[in-house]
Amino acid sequence: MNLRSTLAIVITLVMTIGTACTPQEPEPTTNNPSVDAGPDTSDGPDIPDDWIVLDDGPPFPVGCVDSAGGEATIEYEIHPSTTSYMLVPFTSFPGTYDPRTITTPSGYVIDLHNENLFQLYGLEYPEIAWINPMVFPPAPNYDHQLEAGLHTLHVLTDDPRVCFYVIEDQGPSNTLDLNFYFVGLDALDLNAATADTHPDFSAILTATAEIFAQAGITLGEVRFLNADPDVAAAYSNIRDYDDLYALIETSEYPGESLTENLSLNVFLAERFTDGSVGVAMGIPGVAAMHESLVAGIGITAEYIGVDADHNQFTANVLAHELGHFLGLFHTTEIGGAEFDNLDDTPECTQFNPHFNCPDAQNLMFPYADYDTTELTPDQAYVLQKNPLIR
Ligand SMILES: [Ca+2]
Ligand SMILES: [Ca+2]
Ligand SMILES: [Zn+2]
Repeated sequence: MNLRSTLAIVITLVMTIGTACTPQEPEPTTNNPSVDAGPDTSDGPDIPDDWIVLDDGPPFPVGCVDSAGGEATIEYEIHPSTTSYMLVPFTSFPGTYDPRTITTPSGYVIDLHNENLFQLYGLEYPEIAWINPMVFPPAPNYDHQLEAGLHTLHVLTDDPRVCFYVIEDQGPSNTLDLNFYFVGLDALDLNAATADTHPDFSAILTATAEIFAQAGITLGEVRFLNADPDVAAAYSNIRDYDDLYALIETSEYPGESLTENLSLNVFLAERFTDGSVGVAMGIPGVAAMHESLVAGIGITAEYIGVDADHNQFTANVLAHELGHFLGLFHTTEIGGAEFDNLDDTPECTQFNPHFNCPDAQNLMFPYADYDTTELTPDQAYVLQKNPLIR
């Protein structure tokens, strides 16, 4: 069963970011009522005093800088106790930008078009090229790219401004919170009220937890929500990417604190009419920005309850797409010519037949099966560095 990972034909727009930015003059966040009245960021990112706040963005401060001459420079500060961080630059939709380099406090230059090129994966897809989250360090061999102090990101862009936020990871990194949206699953009697005691869904959650336990990660708060009936009627059969984006765009901020918003949205729908089983909106996907077409993953429910094997298969698909959203690439891409950047995951250079591949049981093998559950230590490292693993 072929899993489709992040691809993109986006039509709809969630946040009109170009008009959502507050006026260009930086305002001290302490003077901005939406900060004072809003979120608790005490456990969140270090916010520079001169950052401004989006009127219609995430419920935490977001910085914006003006571009000039097709370029923009973003400065951000990393705290000494930070163990990893996600940098989220974005432009208006459907704008684009091209991140070039990050200069670290020691003067080291991270060349995003060289050794870190895989972090620009999303820019290949014009419809999601307006937002490209990057986690540092992105893999074990990149530990040296984490430094404390003032960093400078240089980007090229035709947009008049680039906005950004940084989420610093300082926690134990052992908990994943999920927000499940049930989309028209009456035939399975699966909804927010029944999920807690639903035998098949419970088995799937248990199997998913077992997969992530290999990386020292447990499922923390798991929220159950029903898609709006109109939304469910329109999108429970996901016909194309337009449907999926429209569906994921209906995600909501689960709270005002950063902690609550560091949770990953899972849309469980009846099926993809093209036979796909799951799609993730980024490798990695964006953390903490809900109400956005890029804010989560979509999974088919069509195999739930068929039998125990199919419940396990559904768990494997769910964990695979969560893995993408948390930063994991396929161990081997279909065809056997492209591989992840991790040393301890096997590479399959003789892809046909693919069931002979040395990575055929890995969670991130491109074909899901009943036994594609394994995670390696390097994959655990990538997962833990993501701020969505708290
Ligand atoms: Ca590898
Ligand atoms: Ca983490
Ligand atoms: Zn995949």
